[in-house]
Amino acid sequence: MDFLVTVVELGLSLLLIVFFVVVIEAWRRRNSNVSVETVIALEDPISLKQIPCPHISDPAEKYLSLIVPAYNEEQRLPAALEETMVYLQDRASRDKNFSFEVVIVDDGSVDGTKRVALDFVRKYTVDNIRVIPLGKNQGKGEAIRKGMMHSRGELLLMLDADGATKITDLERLENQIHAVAREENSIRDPASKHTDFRIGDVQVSAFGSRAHLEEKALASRKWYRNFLMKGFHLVVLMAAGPGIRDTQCGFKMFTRAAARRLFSNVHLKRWCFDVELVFLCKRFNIPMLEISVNWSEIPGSKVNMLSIPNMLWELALMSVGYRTGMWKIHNA
Ligand SMILES: Nc1nc2c(ncn2[C@@H]2O[C@H](COP(=O)(O)OP(=O)(O)O)[C@@H](O)[C@H]2O)c(=O)[nH]1
Ligand SMILES: [Mg+2]
Repeated sequence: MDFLVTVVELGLSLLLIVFFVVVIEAWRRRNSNVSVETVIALEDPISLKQIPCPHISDPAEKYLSLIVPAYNEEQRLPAALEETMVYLQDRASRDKNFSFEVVIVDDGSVDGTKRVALDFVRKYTVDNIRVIPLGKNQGKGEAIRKGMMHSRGELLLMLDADGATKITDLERLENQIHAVAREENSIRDPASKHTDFRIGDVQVSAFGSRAHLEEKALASRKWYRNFLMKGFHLVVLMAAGPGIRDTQCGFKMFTRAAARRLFSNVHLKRWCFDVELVFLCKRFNIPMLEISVNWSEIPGSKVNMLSIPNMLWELALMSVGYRTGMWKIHNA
């Protein structure tokens, strides 16, 4: 009996310590991102001149921005990027109103990612592809946030560097965003014509989803991976509430107005920033669409068992940060 009491006491003390550590860390991060935005140095690798760094609060200059976080992607990036460029250039040649940029965020890679990315800039020009170098590794979430904050599009798409989603699927997200934006606009301003607005000014988000593939995946995966996945879903549900079945898919699109609001608030820097996006969309009443996309498992994933403690840590931080009011929400 004494032994049991000691174990319970130890457990409770441990929980208390974890709670205090989480509170202190949430407090420490309470205003990160929101206050000071470091200036990013962008360089044209052909002329070697600095180019002005755009900001999400500037008016849009392009129709579509693609933001690609890249960490040690020397091997996987080239094929995916080439396919993406073929699609974008083909579309631009058919449609005079279509303009685009690709923003590769090199997140402190220690392989040849930067060299490979700059080769693409030389090939396609700095107006079409640019590289944001982060220096030291900051995490997928932070890399995407930086890319979003310095993009020029009316619509902004984040996508993984390994080409796991078919690039043409962006049209599914884009079409649904347009449909919802038209509706939102006519509710806001019933007198306006259907085409009488800029898509970048209406707030809408579209989450690519692999939820439709879940049954097949469940059947083919090891039981402990399924167990972990279900557990993760439960924790996400508790942290952000219901709304999106697959929060983690690396293919999401935002209008400029939605991205400005969301990414000037996001605190989480690694794997769970997507969950914070869901949480923030709800807080801001930004419509969230969940849209099925094609997905191929590309070998070389950087998510592993060691990512799990970090995910739980981030979700705990988020819950404490917002629930205690330490993380303030800014109306950018
Ligand atoms: N910025 C950043 N991106 C990362 C990091 N780890 C992975 N990524 C990027 O996140 C994307 C998805 O990574 P991946 O390993 O394929 O994950 P999975 O497809 O979910 O298993 C890729 O574009 C990676 O380059 C990291 O530490 N920092
Ligand atoms: Mg992948």
